[in-house]
Amino acid sequence: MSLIRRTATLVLAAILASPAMAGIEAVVRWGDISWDETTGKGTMSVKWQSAFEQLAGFQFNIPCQIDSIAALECNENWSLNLISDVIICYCDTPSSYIQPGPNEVGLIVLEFTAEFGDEIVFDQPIFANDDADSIDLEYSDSFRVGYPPCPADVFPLEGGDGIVDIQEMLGVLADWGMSGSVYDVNYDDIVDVSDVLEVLQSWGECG
Ligand SMILES: [Ca+2]
Ligand SMILES: [Ca+2]
Repeated sequence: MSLIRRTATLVLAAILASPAMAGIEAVVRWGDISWDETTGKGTMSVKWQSAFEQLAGFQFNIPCQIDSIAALECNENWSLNLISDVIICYCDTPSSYIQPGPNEVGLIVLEFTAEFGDEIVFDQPIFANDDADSIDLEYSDSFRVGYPPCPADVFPLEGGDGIVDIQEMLGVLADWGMSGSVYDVNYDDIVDVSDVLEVLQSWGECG
């Protein structure tokens, strides 16, 4: 038990000591995710928000098969391209740059093919402003195909309550080493430190 506590404390300390969001100028994340287990096909959008920066172009690698790209806000005068496994989108008309603002906007929507459990992340993203400078970005959002929006939110057991807190942590510790437990929140058939990390990473409002 002391090892568990020590690990959890170290992880929490690392989270708290990580660079604050102070230098972050924009956030990009996945949204509107759907996926069909039978066909393996799904859709997801790329969400963007920046209070200060105009967005003139972006690219990122994608770790799954992309079947199509369609525009949301990146509609007029934007070029949307998939080259190998890199998505490259840019706008050459300043009046059509994505303007800064308080609200999140959807940039593009992607049709993809993936298998259950595949992790979809933003790999090597570059988002550029109107000066062609790279924008400091928070892009840590990821999802596992077919998983619920917040796998760690398993208490109450009737489907969670949108919050990951001490209840989930106590459940993980109580079922330590078990297989088939609802507290196996990363679905690898054992309750161990990986589940502690998943709970910590999801701590707070979730889903
Ligand atoms: Ca909960
Ligand atoms: Ca597990």
